[in-house]
Amino acid sequence: MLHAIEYLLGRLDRSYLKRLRDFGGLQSYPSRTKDPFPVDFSTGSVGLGSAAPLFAGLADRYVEGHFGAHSGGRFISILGDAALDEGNIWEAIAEPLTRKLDNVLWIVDLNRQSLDRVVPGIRAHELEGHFRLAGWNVIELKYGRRLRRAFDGRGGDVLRQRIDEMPNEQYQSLFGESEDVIRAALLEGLGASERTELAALCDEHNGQLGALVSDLGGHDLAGILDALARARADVGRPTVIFAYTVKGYGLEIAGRPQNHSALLNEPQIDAFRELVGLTRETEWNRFSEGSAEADLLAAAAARLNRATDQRAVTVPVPATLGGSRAGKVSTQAAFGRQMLDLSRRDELARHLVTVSPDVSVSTSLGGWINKVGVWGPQEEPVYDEMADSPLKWRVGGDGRHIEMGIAEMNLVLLLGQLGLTWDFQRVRLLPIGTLYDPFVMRALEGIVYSVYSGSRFILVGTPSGISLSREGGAHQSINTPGIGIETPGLVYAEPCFALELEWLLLDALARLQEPGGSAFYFRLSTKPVDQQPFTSLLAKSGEESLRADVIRGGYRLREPAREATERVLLAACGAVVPETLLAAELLAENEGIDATVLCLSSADRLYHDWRASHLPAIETGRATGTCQLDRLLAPDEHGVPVVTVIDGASHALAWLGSALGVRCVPLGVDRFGQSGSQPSVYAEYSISPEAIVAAALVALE
Ligand SMILES: Cc1ncc(C[n+]2csc(CCOP(=O)(O)OP(=O)(O)O)c2C)c(N)n1
Ligand SMILES: [Mg+2]
Repeated sequence: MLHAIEYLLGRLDRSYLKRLRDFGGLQSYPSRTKDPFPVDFSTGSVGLGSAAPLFAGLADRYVEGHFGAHSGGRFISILGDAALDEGNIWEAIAEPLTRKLDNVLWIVDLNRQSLDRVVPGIRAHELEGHFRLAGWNVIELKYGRRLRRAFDGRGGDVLRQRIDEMPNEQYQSLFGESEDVIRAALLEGLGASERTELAALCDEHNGQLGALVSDLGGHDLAGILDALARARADVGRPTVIFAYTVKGYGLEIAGRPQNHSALLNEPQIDAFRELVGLTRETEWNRFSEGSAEADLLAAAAARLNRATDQRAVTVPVPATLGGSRAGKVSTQAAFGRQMLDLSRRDELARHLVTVSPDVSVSTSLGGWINKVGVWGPQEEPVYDEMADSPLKWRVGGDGRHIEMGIAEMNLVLLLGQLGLTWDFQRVRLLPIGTLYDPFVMRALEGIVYSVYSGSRFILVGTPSGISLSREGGAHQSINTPGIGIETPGLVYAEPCFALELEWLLLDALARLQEPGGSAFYFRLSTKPVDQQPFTSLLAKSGEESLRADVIRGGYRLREPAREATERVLLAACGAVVPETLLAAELLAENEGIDATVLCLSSADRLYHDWRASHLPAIETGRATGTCQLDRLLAPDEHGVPVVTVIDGASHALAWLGSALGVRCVPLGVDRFGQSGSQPSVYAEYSISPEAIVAAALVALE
């Protein structure tokens, strides 16, 4: 349907219509980034594409309130009934922020079929009730006009009762059956008087009984138009239309089990073509010029294309924030301070918007929120603000923090839509979302959905890893670095020092605005880290080259004394860099081994840069290019074994061994974490200084 409409609107070339699912052809699921015509929402994973427009409606309201611009349209989803089995649907409508969105319309295609089967026991009333409780306007399109008229006549009550009470599988099995079969099924088990009444009704509709029985509201055009008008007229809340339909309506496969993705055979296609008044010669024709249909399409195309003239302007990003660089500070605390710094840059801050699922304070957004306020549809009175409370929770229309309920899926779906306003409203937002790092996994498919849609945002996972020692295994993330490295369109970085984070953050704010840019994922920690090693390195090497290395994904943090005969590379990132530095000292003092410490600010960038340097070789068979990893090593360090250290799954950095062509001992967290002091859990999971020393000895063995 979508492809046909786009073709008729003149936005999709005819040549594509025969290239569904071809390489370079039409995508099997509409894709914002891959299809050759303008797709607003990607789909494919049941439930996500349906909920995304609800959050786009919310983002539209935000942009309207802050910039006076909005898309001018409504956000409409058509959902299969099986989509209502997906939890993210219910999380989305339960989120209080989505309840007032009268720019949103959902239409449930209630065919009571999913992929494998005809769904038994229809739950329509229960489902509608959920929407009502969440404050939605619910419209039901159950029966078409033909059936409703029949219900009003003689035998009508009996017919209605029979259809309502018949098991769904039996009802669906009637589509396409002969009149006799339908009649027998309807009359089955009735008492004498009811039987007489219903038999008379069947006689009355002789020859039309099949059409009558399958006349559902979702196929009654006048009823649909009426429902759409009622949805538009209802203000202050979103609308859902439950449209009862027949899957495969009008075809021989209608209502049949196993009809999902079923294709018509040649004779069926021929019959269908004839039924709709087309021939082989005319089947691809557009409506003839001057016809009412052609005029309507031209007007619609003009309306739809008008919105795409203007481009979102780029927001300038400062070169530096100038925060404090001394003492002990965690990356999470540094992030909080940097957000506060950013709040003072008016032009940039206007475009920044933060989102958090009930963890804004515990992810260090408090200072930012104090400064910019919380966004809400209207000013809310402050009842119980404590005079000495550091946090001022003021809600109003100009707030720039969006506080959501805990559901992490909602966070990333909203973040995804805030990261697309450059496209819908032509206003550039710089969205930053925070969540506890272990719950990246719960939100993962929404993250992938958003990135696959071409959205640009910064996701901050904090705190992370077993450095969150006392919190125990349930809160300690393990496999998120791998997710960061492996998700296309998402750049993962795990800095250790405040200034390292500042440079990465400013780079991200600029990069996410670029045509070839990406979304970002920062994995942070609450572990306070002495900044001195970084500040002395900065003093020695100067900002320009160090900053370039940090952005490229890795830098040399500690130089070896170059006195020993045995040498080892220690490559680490994030919270365990201090342990790695200590291990290097221990190796020098106790073992007489020279250790270079490499700090991997972004293992993701480092890996993909290394891999890209090999791509020309893979394609041409010729020598490889250079990469940041090569540049990081001194000429006399080639062939030196490496120990990698990360507060996460050891696998994330283990590739370094083959990249450098040396022996590698990867350290990290490969079992679920547990409570304890930081040194005790570091020792238990072999990422303590002593364990790193032991690993270096193994690497050298
Ligand atoms: C998350 C997810 N799980 C499974 C699938 C595979 N799948 C594709 S369509 C479908 C059933 C769809 O039923 P419904 O939503 O009722 O749509 P209908 O085809 O009946 O219109 C399934 C299970 C998917 N695309 N996404
Ligand atoms: Mg269905």
